[in-house]
Formats: sequence, C-alpha cells, structure tokens
Amino acid sequence: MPKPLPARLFALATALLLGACGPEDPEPASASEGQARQPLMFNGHDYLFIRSARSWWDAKAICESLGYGLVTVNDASEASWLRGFEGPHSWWLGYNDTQTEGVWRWSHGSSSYVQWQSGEPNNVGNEDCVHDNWSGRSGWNDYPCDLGQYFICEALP
Ligand code: MAN
Ligand code: CA
Repeated sequence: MPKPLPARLFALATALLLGACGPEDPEPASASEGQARQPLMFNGHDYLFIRSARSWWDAKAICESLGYGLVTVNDASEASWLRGFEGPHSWWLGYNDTQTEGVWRWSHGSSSYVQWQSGEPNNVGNEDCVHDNWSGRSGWNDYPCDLGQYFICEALP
C-alpha cells in the first residue's frame, strides 16, 4: 500500500530541509542544492535524486530517515529512465556485497536485474557498493562504500 499523501509531503519537506542544511554539512548547503532534490515518479514508484555526495552508508541512512530506501533497479526501462536524470554524475544504488564478498544483494527490495559495466565488479582495493553511470558509462561499477557519491532513494512499498 502506498504511503498516504501527508506522509509523502512530510518526506518531501524533510528532504528539502536536508537540502538546505544536511546533518553532516560543515556549512549550510546552497539553495541550488536544495532545489536540485527532485521527487520524481516512474511506473507508480517515487524517487528522490539527492545531489549531495555521501558515503553509501550515510546515503542509505538518509533515504531511510525519509521513509525511502536506496533505489532498487528492476529492469532495463527503469535503469534507462533513472539514467536520464543522472547527468554527468555517478549515483549510489542499493546494490552491495557488504555482507558476504561476492554475494550481491539489494539493500531494499529485491531484483534479479543486473547491468554491470564490462569488467565489473572487480573489487579493486575493496569495493562493496555499487554506483551507476561511473565516468559517464552506462553500466554499474563496484566502488568503495566510504567514498562520497550522489544517491537515489526510492519510496518503500
Ligand atoms: C577504478 C575504480 C574501480 C573501477 C576501475 C575500472 O579503479 O573506479 O572501481 O573498477 O577504475 O578501471
Ligand atoms: Ca570496480
């Protein structure tokens, strides 16, 4: 069951507030960053594109605090729709092997869809989290979870 409208409006207001002053920002973020947080709908799902570079762990916690999860990608149409908003940046997805090396899971929801960039995942150093659009390529790359990336939240069902 989708969350009622007031809950969604509350999540949106919180997201906008976060944009104006994130919990870990050393100083208030710019107004343009706040304006860049767009809730978007696709195929009955709603998403937040958060243009603030955070570790995968912080990104996950921020999505959860808003009643969302890190995005789960279910098929090629969702993947290409998401990519339409990514621009030149790379974005955290929920996919990760933080629990068991080599066993990839979604942090929220489930999906059998995968779209690795060729040669990935390669776990260079220690890469347990997945971002999309790395270096402008249209596939996924495993990447160190502690590095800051923009991220996409998806409303939990
Ligand atoms: C860098 C990192 C890795 C990636 C390789 C690809 O080392 O971005 O995650 O796999 O480049 O060459
Ligand atoms: Ca990699």
